[in-house]
Amino acid sequence: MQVRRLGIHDSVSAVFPPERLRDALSDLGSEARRASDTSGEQSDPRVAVPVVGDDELGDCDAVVTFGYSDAFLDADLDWIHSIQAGYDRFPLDALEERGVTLTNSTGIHDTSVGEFAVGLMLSFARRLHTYVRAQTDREWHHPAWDEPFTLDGERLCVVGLGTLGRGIAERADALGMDVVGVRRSGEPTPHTEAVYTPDDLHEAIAGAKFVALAVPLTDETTGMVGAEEFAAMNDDAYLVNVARGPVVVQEELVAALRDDDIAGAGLDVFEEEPLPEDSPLWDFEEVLVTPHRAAAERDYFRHIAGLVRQNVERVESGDEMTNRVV
Ligand code: NDP
Ligand code: 7N6
Repeated sequence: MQVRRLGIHDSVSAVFPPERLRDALSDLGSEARRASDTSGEQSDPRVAVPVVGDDELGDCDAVVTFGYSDAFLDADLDWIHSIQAGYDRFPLDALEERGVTLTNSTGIHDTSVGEFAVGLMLSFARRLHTYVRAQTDREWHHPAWDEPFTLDGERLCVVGLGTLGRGIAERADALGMDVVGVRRSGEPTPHTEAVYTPDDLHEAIAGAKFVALAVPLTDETTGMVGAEEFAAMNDDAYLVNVARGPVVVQEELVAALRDDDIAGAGLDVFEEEPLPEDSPLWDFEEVLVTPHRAAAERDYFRHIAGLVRQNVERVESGDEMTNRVV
């Protein structure tokens, strides 16, 4: 593979202005190419990094993108880099068949999503969302004496202990929470007192005040949390979903909230996004709805530039690419 022209697909504007990434990569390729150029010719060693739409991919070898487009296959690209960790919306089989390399952006969301998930838990514990709601009515709101609690000493179960899960566990541990987790391998990770396998999910979530979901959306995780899991959770427990909407059976979540099987939920992701206006999830006092922004931060483009730069250097030096999905 050779990367001479790397398009920045305009879909990245869902997360940051494409020009920011273009500028951050303006010297891309120069170091490695200059070092290896023994021809003595003065050709420009830089990789061209234009911002492109679907119909401007023609001369590109590769693209950095937020979303998938069929135009990527038509353009015969060698490499697609997704600025998301989740690759559930990419046609992996078709990419494999066509020999297109797909890399993702796992590894960059530990701090952003970790802080966000802890923020949701802090809001529920310290009742911040109730004060914000009251403020819109200029109301001096006092919660019942026994409503507020502290996170210190409360149990959190993090389901999925990769970049996101570990970022959440580390921050929850720092706040004195009693953290356990679930991952495929069941191998121990830092900041968790016990790690379970998916077969023991119910044992892991029983007794937790918070259950935070941080797994990828796969055949195994689709519908992983539904009525049976809500029954296994304490009735004063909160669900936090920063993974993907379909990991939870949304209809059964709504029923669990209505029937007080659980206390509430902090939800960044949904079966359908944007969450439809008529969804009952908007109306629960103890539900915080956020618009798939747990990972958003002003430095997002810098993290992506780091990943892309690393992989362009690897391509140039003939090394295996990192974060390779296909
Ligand atoms: P990683 O690949 O780093 O981690 C995934 C973790 O999930 C691993 O610990 C893995 O187990 C575990 N896992 C996978 N399948 C199962 C299963 N069936 N049961 C239990 N655990 C399982 O991914 P990231 O942490 O980077 O991202 C996770 C997902 O979060 C992404 O795929 C994306 O969908 C979502 N995401 C959402 C964001 C948002 O803005 N809300 C931002 C970024 C990501 P093991 O360690 O044993 O392999
Ligand atoms: C960007 C969200 C991911 O999978 O969904 C997230 O990385 C990205 C704000």
